[in-house]
This record gives sequence, structure tokens and C-alpha cells, in this order.
Amino acid sequence: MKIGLIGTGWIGEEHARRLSGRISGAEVAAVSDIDPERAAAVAKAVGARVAADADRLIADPEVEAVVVASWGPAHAGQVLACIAAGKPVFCEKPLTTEAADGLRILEAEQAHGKRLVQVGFMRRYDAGYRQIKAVLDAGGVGTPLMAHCAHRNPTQPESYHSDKPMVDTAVHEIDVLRWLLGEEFATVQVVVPRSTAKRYPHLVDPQILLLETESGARVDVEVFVNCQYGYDIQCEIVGETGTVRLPDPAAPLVRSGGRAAYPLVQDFPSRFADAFDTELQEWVDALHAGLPAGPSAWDGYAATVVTNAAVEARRTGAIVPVDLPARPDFYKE
Ligand code: NAD
Ligand code: ISE
Repeated sequence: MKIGLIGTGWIGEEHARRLSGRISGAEVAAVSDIDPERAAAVAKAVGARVAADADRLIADPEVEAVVVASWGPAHAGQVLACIAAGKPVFCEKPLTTEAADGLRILEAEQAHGKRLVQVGFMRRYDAGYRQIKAVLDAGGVGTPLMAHCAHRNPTQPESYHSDKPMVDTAVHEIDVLRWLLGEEFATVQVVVPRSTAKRYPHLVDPQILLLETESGARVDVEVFVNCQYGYDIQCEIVGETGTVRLPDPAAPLVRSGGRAAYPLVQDFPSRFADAFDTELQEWVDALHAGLPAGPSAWDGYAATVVTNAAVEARRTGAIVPVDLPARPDFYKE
């Protein structure tokens, strides 16, 4: 499968190296970026051509499928161009930053008549989350009542602003909890404790997201993106008869000098390395099989409706309804 990749920044480069090195059944044929030097460096590293721009990459007859790894606001136009060209597209999260753009993608894909879009919600491919899903689906803890989650990054750059904890960061929990619980969210509220003094004054950090599902389960997500000490992802589901908790990645426990300790991962590339591999391998396998799989445009859209509501909730302090239309039959499993 010859892949064209748009956006050769941090994750674009990671995806290009994965697709050309570790993923079987795929090669990177062309890359493109608004920064031509970045594009040239990544093209050289993976033996691909540089396309002059995203439109030309999508139109390139050699490119059979596209990976979109540009920044969020550019995703909508690039995904719509892939659908217009009839090419499968893997789009990094968020599918779109604005819900209205997600709706345009849903309409275009349905008009095309066949699923083409997969969204890069890689947590669904993490072994720990998959084990939780298996426990829940087997009824291992009874009906889920609550979930307690934490999403902590050691730090974020100055450009990271106060909407990003919802739009870029909690969007992972929003997707993975929709998937684990098998239902949509109905309302969202954001409460904020005192902000950390360890980072830029413009940033509201931490933020706590309080979600309610359609059936009345409650989910709380602490988003703390300058926690200093590590990359720490926590998730516990409380059911009627038990609880199930996401394991930390395996690490050796060292007993020495009067202490017992194990190291914590420091970044998401390490924490989710295996999940990224599995995600891209399963996408390529699905392309070869001609069968749609993985998080769909509906999943991307539904998550953005929630993040947009969360941004409004933080700004207003209100409990905001999640205004999600009925899921079209086209997107039912
Ligand atoms: P980045 O800033 O390092 O890279 C973005 C790249 O896109 C840059 O090279 C930029 O020049 C390029 N670009 C911007 N607009 C473009 C356009 N219109 N056409 C072509 N190229 C364009 O950012 P990043 O960290 O690599 O993030 C990229 C995307 O991946 C974001 O949507 C982000 O949310 C997502 N991401 C996902 C994960 C994950 O855990 N799944 C992790 C990090 C980033
Ligand atoms: C980043 O874009 C990601 O997707 C990471 O998984 C997340 O931990 C981080 O907060 C985001 O900025």
C-alpha cells in the first residue's frame, strides 16, 4: 500500500518512520508539509518523494491512501479532499477542531457511499485499555457506574492554550470512554482548581472535566499538563460488582537504599509506542482487506462535539448539554 503523508512534524515523522520501518504491507511514497525543509528531511529519512502541497499529494495517482498529521485546524479540508478523491485517509486526532466541520466530513463520506476515514484515537489499540474493554464486555464488574481518569503530561509548550486541555488532550479520554462504555455523553461541566504556578500564567491548568453519559454514568477526567513528574495516564471504572483499573506500563521494581521504586514513563511516544504500532498495522491490514475498521468519522465527530461543549463549559461555568444528532445507520457497527 503506497501511502502519502501530510504534515511531517513530530507525529508525522513518527508515523512515516513506523510505516516505512515497522508496519508490513505499506510504504511511504510521498510526503508534504507547509514547511518544505521538514518535508525534505522526513522524505530523505524514509525514501519518499516530496509533494509540492497537500492537494497535489492527494491527487498523486501513485498515492493509494493518505495519513493526515498536520495541525488540527487543517484536518477538515485535507480529509474532505481525500474523500473527494475517493482515497482512504487516516487522520490524526482531533478529526476536526470545530464540530460543524466534522458534520461536513460525515455528509461527504456518506455521499461517497463507503467508509474512507479512520481517526487516530490510538488508545483503543493499547493493550491495557483492550483488557478493560474485555472485562466490561464480559460483565466482569457489572454495569459501569463511574469512571475516574487522569491525563497528566510533564509539561507543554507556551503555545498550548486553555482550550487545548479539552480539544487536544482530554479528547483521548472522551473517545476511549465512549468506546469502553458503549454510549454517548449527554452533558459536560468543567471545574478548575487553583492553577499551577509551575508554568505560563496564560494557561488554566489543571482542569477537571465532569461528564454524564446518556444512561447516567459519571466520568471525571483530571487534565494536568504541567505535572512535572512524568506522563501519567490513569483510568478506573467502577461497576456494580467491582472495579477495573488501567495498568501502568510494566517496569522493574528496584529495591535498594531502603526504598522500593519503579520508573515512570516521561512522554506519550514511550507510553503508547505499542499502541501506535498496532493502530497503523491494523489500519494497513484493513486497507488490504478492503474492510473499514477502527475509530470512524462518527467517532471523531462525536468527540469534537463533546470537546466543543467542554470549551463552552469552562468559559461559562455552566453544565452544557452535548448536542449530538442521532448516529446515522451508515456508522452503526
Ligand atoms: P507538529 O506541530 O509537530 O507538526 C504539525 C506539522 O504539520 C508541522 O510540520 C506543520 O508545518 C504541518 N502543517 C501545519 N499545517 C499544515 C498544512 N495546512 N498542510 C501541511 N502541513 C501542515 O504537531 P504534532 O505534535 O506532530 O501534531 C500533529 C497532529 O497530531 C495534531 O493533530 C495532534 O493533535 C496529533 N497528535 C496526536 C498524538 C496522539 O497521541 N495520537 C500525539 C501528538 C500529536
Ligand atoms: C498530544 O497532542 C497528544 O495527543 C498526547 O497524547 C496528549 O497526552 C497531549 O496532551 C497532547 O498535547
